[in-house]
Amino acid sequence: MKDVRLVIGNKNYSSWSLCPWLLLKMFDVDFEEIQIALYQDNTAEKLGPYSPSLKVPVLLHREVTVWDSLSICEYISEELLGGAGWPGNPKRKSNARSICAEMHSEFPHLKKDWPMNCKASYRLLPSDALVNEIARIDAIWSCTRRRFGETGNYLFGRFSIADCMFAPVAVCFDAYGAELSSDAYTYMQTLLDNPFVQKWITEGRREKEPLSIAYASNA
Ligand SMILES: N[C@@H](CCC(=O)N[C@@H](CS)C(=O)NCC(=O)O)C(=O)O
Repeated sequence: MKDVRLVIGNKNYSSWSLCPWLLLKMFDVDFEEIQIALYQDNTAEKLGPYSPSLKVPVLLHREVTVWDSLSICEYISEELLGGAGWPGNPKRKSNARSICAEMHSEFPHLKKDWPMNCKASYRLLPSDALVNEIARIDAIWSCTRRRFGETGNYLFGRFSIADCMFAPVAVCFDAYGAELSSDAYTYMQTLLDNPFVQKWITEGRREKEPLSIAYASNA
């Protein structure tokens, strides 16, 4: 058994699982992936031994259990990456933390109306409320890239937790045809071209499990 294990859901649907998975992959951490199909009759039974919240993702590191995507990313950065998951400079780091927290706690219409589905590829007209959320994300991406992105193609130049938290958004924006400014579009494309995001999408598209319980709004 490996020291680091990550419990994830279906790659096709589980947006929050993608965040820490991508961080581990990008920083070349050796880990075991434990996949549990969501919304099946036996899902709670299978998640029970791992997940206090009965949700994914969950990180198991020796005797430590961490759940909830953002707190898992924080833990990985602190315990496994010597802090390298965040930008080093305090101003950049606080900005990165703020946009991650905003992504994690806000955007209810995006999470409900445009759930991640790697197999989806059709235009889904956004409500006015969703248009406003897309505009806010566009502003976050464009401003962050302009202010802090000079040393590379990611939000803070080099790859960070901020890119992990927005990777599922890129998959949704691409799937449903979000209208973006050119700077935001370029950044979305950077995320979609990331080889590990590509791998996740490819594996998600191969999955066969249908959602047997009404699709939860925050999958
Ligand atoms: N705030 C949590 C949300 C986790 C979450 O909602 N996970 C979904 C899959 S992406 C899940 O496990 N759903 C199962 C359920 O709701 O029964 C996080 O960031 O990890």
